[in-house]
Amino acid sequence: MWRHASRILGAARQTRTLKSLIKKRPQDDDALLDTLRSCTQLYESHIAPTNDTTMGPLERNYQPTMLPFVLLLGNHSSGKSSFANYALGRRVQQCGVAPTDDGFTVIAPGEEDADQDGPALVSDPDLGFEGLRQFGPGLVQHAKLKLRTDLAATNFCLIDSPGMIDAPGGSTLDEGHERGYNFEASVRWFADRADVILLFFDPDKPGTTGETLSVLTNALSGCDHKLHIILNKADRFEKIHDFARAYGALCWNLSKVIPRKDLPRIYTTCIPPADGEVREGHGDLANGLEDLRRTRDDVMAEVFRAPTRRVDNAVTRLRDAASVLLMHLDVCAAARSARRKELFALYAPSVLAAAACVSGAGGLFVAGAVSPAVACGAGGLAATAGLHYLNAKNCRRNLERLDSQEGLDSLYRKIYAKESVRGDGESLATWQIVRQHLLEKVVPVGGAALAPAAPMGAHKKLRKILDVEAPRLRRQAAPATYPNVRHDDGSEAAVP
Ligand SMILES: Nc1nc2c(ncn2[C@@H]2O[C@H](COP(=O)(O)OP(=O)(O)OP(=O)(O)O)[C@@H](O)[C@H]2O)c(=O)[nH]1
Ligand SMILES: [Mg+2]
Repeated sequence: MWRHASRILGAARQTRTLKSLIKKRPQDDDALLDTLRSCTQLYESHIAPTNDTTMGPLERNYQPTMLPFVLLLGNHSSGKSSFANYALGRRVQQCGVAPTDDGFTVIAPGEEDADQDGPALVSDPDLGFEGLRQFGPGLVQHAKLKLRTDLAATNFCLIDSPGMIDAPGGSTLDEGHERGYNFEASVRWFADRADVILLFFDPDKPGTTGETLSVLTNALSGCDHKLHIILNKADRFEKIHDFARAYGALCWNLSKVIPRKDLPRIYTTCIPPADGEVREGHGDLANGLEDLRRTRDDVMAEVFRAPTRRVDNAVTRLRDAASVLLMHLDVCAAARSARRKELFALYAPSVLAAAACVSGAGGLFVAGAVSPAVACGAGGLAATAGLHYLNAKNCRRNLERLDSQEGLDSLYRKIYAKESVRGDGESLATWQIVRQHLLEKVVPVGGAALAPAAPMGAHKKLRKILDVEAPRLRRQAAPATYPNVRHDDGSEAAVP
């Protein structure tokens, strides 16, 4: 059965998904396909093997999902499933005021309606969801694949998620894994692969759910470029004051977790009732606000851009992976050299002092002064041992410091002095990822200096991906080309 699903999606991948990436410029489709293929090829041939051999910070066995997808996240009952039905033009998901969805649902285009359970979804090697196994049966058994015909979108999937909610007593549900799996980590997994992420809030709980806020801080960090925040159910407002209060509360809550002066755009919108759906409490503001409809159109435009975003995201991912891995290699190489220096500073004086004692004692012995020779040899060696002991203590302290946060920070500042002085935000953000990985994963198993060195030529290849390949692919995926621009490789951009 699931093979059938895979076949359907496989066909969709080859015929519909990638070929319909940019309708406006069909002549570019081949270039976009080529870009995607090149990204995968560069990642698999250079980045993944180097990452695996050097204890790198990138996810092992990373596999993108077969279709581009839009991830719907948000508070319980904020309208995620209603939005999925509206966007797809079909009632696929159940909606209701009580918590409705208890797992992740992948809604994909198919040639006939078919439902698959979670184990089937994750066992198919072609769909790209195998990595979900790591979150255990708690997640897998609550996941679903729904293949549907006649969807408004045939070249991407929507993924609906369980509503976020706080457990009684103020703790978030994820603490202690009350859901049966690590919710935050699984959201991170989906968010990493998603092409567009919509985060829903509603007027009843404008951001006050601890779980939502912690997901925003931990699971969605670094996803700003594809994240859209939505204040849904705006038709519920009776008075402009209600709206102002809800919007204000949402901004206030977001400001606690988005450490920037400029808050991202918040799409205030509502979803029209499905055919035959009766909703209570339809607020007065809804009738007059044409603006809500326009905002909804903006959200829909973002959703339908998912396939195009896939190409951009693939290039971004390739570039980010190369720069994270390069920094990891640079810092580990610097740690290795610092360790070598420390060991040299420990052993060199001891060996020299011991050699001096032995040769002094030897000289005296040859001259016939046996007792002074023994005294000189024994005394000298004892002093050398004492000196070595003191130096060894010092050396151990320095090596421990090398693997502490301050030690790693000072290595980074030494290697990336220019970026550090300039306060280069990109370099600092990359460093935070690398440092966290080193402290959490590499230090406990020996330290940065003992991480295996990169194979010959790996560093050069990564640099080439960063400086030459990624800009070339980005140019290839760009929606416009500019005349008379000379590229680094000597070619000239075509006139559009
Ligand atoms: N007034 C109004 N009601 C809405 C809107 N969107 C959804 N609803 C209603 O809100 C309720 C919850 O909607 P769902 O789509 O099930 O919400 P959900 O986020 O999927 O909820 P969970 O799956 O439980 O997390 C349903 O009764 C919907 O009819 C909206 O824009 N305006
Ligand atoms: Mg739902």
